[in-house]
Amino acid sequence: MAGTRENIFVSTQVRDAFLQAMVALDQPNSGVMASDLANFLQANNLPMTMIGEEQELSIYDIFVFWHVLAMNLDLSVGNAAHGGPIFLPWHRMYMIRLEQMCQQVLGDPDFGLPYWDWAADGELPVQEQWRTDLWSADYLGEARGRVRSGPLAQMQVRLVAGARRREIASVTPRPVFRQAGMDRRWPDLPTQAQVDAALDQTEYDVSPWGRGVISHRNILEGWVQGPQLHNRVHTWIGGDMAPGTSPNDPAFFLNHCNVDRIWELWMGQHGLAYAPGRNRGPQGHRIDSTMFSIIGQALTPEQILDPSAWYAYDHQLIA
Ligand SMILES: [Cu+2]
Repeated sequence: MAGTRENIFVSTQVRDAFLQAMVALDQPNSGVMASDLANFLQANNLPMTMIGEEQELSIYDIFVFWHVLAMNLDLSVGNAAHGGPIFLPWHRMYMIRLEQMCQQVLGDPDFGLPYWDWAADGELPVQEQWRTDLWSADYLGEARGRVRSGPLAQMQVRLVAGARRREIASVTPRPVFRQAGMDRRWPDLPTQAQVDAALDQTEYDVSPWGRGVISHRNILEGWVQGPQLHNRVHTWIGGDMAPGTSPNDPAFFLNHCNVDRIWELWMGQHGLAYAPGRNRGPQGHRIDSTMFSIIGQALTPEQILDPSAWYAYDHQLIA
């Protein structure tokens, strides 16, 4: 029931289980067809359309669909998963559901997702940052180009952003694609000093709650002089990690596990604090707002501020 989330470089066992689970969850045997998702969007009057090929999807694809859909549900501040206070709790709920799927497919109720402490790599010289072990066949495979080596070479991308706004396209399955460190605008990863600046913030979030404020959430999400921190990791890896369908690359989960770990570190220092509270602030971002879910029970931020029923980070156990 409660997994331990460890640094991917510490345990080869957790690493291999993670990679195995990603490939297993990506088998197109969910019983859900692309047309089922198209019908789901229509029936629920959701502001997205689905185009492209009919095919059976994987559970993994449904997670990709869930993320891009949440991103297209606009709120008065940001959307149902980004650009406001809900960013951290929404991704926590999302990761819990993926972790539970991994536990099922691995037959291991104690499995915890690994995290990638990207700020450690951000301390390396720029030209070494995309050449670490993470981007080898034992870990995630190629940092640049198509993923051709290692277990993740078996992953197939089936859902991508369409050519039009608010469009998802079902495409002929293809490998995951990356362009780590290739864009001159963001050649390097975040640093520990940036993580420390996010941890030093005394407020979880502040009015007007969006992308312009100075708060723990907004610095960690990466909008302050962005893209930094979480956003920087997405843009730095590039390729499939850049658009709303970014969970197509399992690196997404290593990034978000680390983001969630930093939030846990922050709560360890500042308490189980969240803002805005009840009946305050923008709809969809309040402590008692029900978060958008298509897999598992929809939770509120309040219900997951303490994640100990689901998992703990390795350093919490050591401390
Ligand atoms: Cu996201």
